[in-house]
Amino acid sequence: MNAVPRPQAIPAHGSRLAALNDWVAEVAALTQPDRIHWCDGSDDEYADLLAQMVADGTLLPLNQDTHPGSYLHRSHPDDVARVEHLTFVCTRERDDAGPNNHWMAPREAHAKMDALFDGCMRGRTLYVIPYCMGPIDSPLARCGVEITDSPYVVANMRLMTRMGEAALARIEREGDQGKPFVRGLHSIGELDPDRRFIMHFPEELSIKSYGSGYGGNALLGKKCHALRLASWQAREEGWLAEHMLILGLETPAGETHYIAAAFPSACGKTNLAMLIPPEAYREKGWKVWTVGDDICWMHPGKDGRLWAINPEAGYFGVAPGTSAATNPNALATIQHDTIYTNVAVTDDNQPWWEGLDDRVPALDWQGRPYDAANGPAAHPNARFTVSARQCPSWSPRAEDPQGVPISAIVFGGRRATLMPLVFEARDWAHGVQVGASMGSETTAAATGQVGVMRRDPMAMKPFCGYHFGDYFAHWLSFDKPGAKLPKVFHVNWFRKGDDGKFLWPGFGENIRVLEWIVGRVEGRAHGDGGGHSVGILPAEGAIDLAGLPPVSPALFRVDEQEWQAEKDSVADGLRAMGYPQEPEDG
Ligand code: OXD
Ligand code: MN
Repeated sequence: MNAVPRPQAIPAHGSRLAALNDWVAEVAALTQPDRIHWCDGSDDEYADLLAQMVADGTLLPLNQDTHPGSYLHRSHPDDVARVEHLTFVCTRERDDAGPNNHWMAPREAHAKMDALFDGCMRGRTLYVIPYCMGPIDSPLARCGVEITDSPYVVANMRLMTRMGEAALARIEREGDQGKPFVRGLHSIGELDPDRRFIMHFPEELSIKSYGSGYGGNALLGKKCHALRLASWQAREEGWLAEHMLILGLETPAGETHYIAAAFPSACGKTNLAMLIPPEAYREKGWKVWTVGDDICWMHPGKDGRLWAINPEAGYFGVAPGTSAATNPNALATIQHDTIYTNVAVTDDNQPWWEGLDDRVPALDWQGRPYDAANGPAAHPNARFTVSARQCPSWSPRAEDPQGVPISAIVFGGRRATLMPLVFEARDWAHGVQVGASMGSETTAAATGQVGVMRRDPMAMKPFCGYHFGDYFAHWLSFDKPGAKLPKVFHVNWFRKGDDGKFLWPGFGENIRVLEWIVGRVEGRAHGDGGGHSVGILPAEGAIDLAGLPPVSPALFRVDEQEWQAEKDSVADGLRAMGYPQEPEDG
């Protein structure tokens, strides 16, 4: 094959780390940008990026009186969600990626991606984004560098990660000690769904993403690094990288328990993480502190407990449904300095979405005059990106380099039938089984049909970077002498009655379930003693329902026959995902 002559690579001397400079030069030689910009993470840099995006129409200023520092981005209408069918884990051995992932051989994947990246940044700026996932001085944090040609991605990465000079300094320090950084290469390409792939190379700690500007596909620190690659690293190193919120629940006795909870995308993690208890609970002294709303890295500590950090620094939350009733803390958080994507706007240019209030929007998410015949005004997966520090319930422990000790792990899905409001697993192994059995109805966070029940073990179906069989075995391996593991629970806020209405009010009232959970952790609250195959259900009266409209007792029980059918469905689902593995022939 003839070598294609290339113009000289633009010199890139942004770091004293040769490995980083060399990689940037190599990428520049392939992608042919007009300019290279090393991001320092400063306020001035952010302001310049915003101004540049306003000038070229990538961002539209929102009403600066009501939402200072806030902007709207309207994405390409075909680029609105994660694309699970175009997301690959590329390991040398197909079996290491498992039947839960799409797989491509690394050599083939690199060739395919490099052909797409060839010359794709002509006329554009190549941005180098050094970032740190986790508090900058935390031994549990990990660093990466994303190269992108999208200023929208740079601005979002600044809100979602610790990005810039401090991260670069850590990467250089660690580089001196031979510690690698995650290399993520991204281009929006032509935003053509037929030229779009998100490839992960866990054995090389690298990511290549082409053809999408959407958060989960393009902000590579988030799903690609902090879940798919980190889950791989976590298995090798003995920790867990999970799709979980982290909250601190302060009790009237003044003790704060930290709870990690895994729900699939767009199933209420942000709402639970920012819960404001109803007045009667607030008066007694209950309070929720937000550590994280999407990702949790848990490491076994010297004391046997699991210690967790939120690797992210911001929220990339679903706007529709967010309101003063469902999540007042989120609403307060996004009143200023927020990037909105694919929301509608009112006639005075305020961001608007279904469920916010009863105003009628002027323009829909595509900028068309609002017409109900065109569907929802905001895209159902419209998002806000905002710094976590703006959240009124932001935990003072969110920046703790040691993380927070986890008292309880909660699994949950969106289940209209069967699943009770809450139950407790009998022990760790049962808890792992409960997580592995999770099912949930699909949402708009990924492209594809919405509302279809699918198995989503630990809410990690789209995010586990390796074989689910190995993943469950890794979870089980934490149960060893000296371990003081969290208790494990399962919740369901979404059960419906025969009339199709939700049986549980949800949102702030979920504190009643959290109260039972920490009561169980402290050995105070009563369970029903088992006696059925589900687990431990709350004893009658153990969940405080005072002041609520009557709640159906069905919500606290499980029909044994239906439960047997569920178990068969779980077994089918797990087999389809390759677990347990078939014994080898012979
Ligand atoms: C997210 C998701 O954006 O899970 O957090 O899709
Ligand atoms: Mn998520």
